[in-house]
Amino acid sequence: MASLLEDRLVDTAEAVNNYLNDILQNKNFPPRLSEAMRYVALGGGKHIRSFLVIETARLFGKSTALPIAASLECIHCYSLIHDDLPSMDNDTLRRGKPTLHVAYDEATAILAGDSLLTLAFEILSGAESVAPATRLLLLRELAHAAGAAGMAGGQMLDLAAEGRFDKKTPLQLTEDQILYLQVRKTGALIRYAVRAGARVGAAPEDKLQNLTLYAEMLGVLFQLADDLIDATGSESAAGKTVAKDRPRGKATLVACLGVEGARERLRQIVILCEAALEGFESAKNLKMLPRYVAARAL
Ligand code: GRG
Repeated sequence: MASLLEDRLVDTAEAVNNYLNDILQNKNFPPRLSEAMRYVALGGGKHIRSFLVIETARLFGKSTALPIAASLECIHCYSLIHDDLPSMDNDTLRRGKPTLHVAYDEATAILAGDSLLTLAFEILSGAESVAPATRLLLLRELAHAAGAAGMAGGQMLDLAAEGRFDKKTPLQLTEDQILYLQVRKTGALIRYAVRAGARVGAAPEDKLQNLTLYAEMLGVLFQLADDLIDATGSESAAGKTVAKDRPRGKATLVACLGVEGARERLRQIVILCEAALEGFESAKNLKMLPRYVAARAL
């Protein structure tokens, strides 16, 4: 099962990388900036968000979602670059290689992030395979998911919970407060991915609602898996620095529920994600994803 899904992820990565490679060869980009953007955008991500866009559109017989996926991948890559910066998470390793500001420098990393963020909207607005009215809706939903009410806002709450801005010790958040910030920081782009695919496929409202539920639970699962990997995983398997959250007093469900409690919660959410797809006969690829994400953390 997992290898079928892995094959689909590899196909998705190849299609998105080819699409972005053509764009990132633009001769008008300063070469150092272009190289830095390629270092991350073509740099070995799993392409789970792209997969969600493309597979959800396929449920409704549409195979035109590649630009929508590529534009979302640009936003995701920007967020990783900025998240790794010294003023944010100060990480030196991602995807098994030096983070962008380490491989290049901080100013280049900030500008590569800015450029990928804005490129995303250029790609999406020009995606002629998607009807103009749908494109407009997606532009709005993507801006909302990535901005202050979504990912960037969630990141702000995450830093605040560490006690960054008032020089106090980390805040003791409740489970609900942790979920509130994670739904924004991590969940918003995953929710957008599934809904964007559904919108490209002109999904009826009831299907859109079920898919949204799947996406929302997958977002929680995704962050929980990431937090478990930080708590229990190895640097070599994760391709990134681990065991950072606890010393920083990071607000995570693992801190709240303990490792065993978090693992149990992970298993429960897998089942809920699968149940949300019950009415979709051709959703086997989407159905395999939660188990695959959880398995990396168990
Ligand atoms: C800087 C505005 C701004 C936001 C940062 C992305 C993010 C918000 C924080 C990252 C913190 C984090 C590690 C969250 C866990 C979920 C996550 C985004 C993991 C990385 O996503 P993958 O595993 O990455 O899909 P790949 O490398 O496969 O592309």
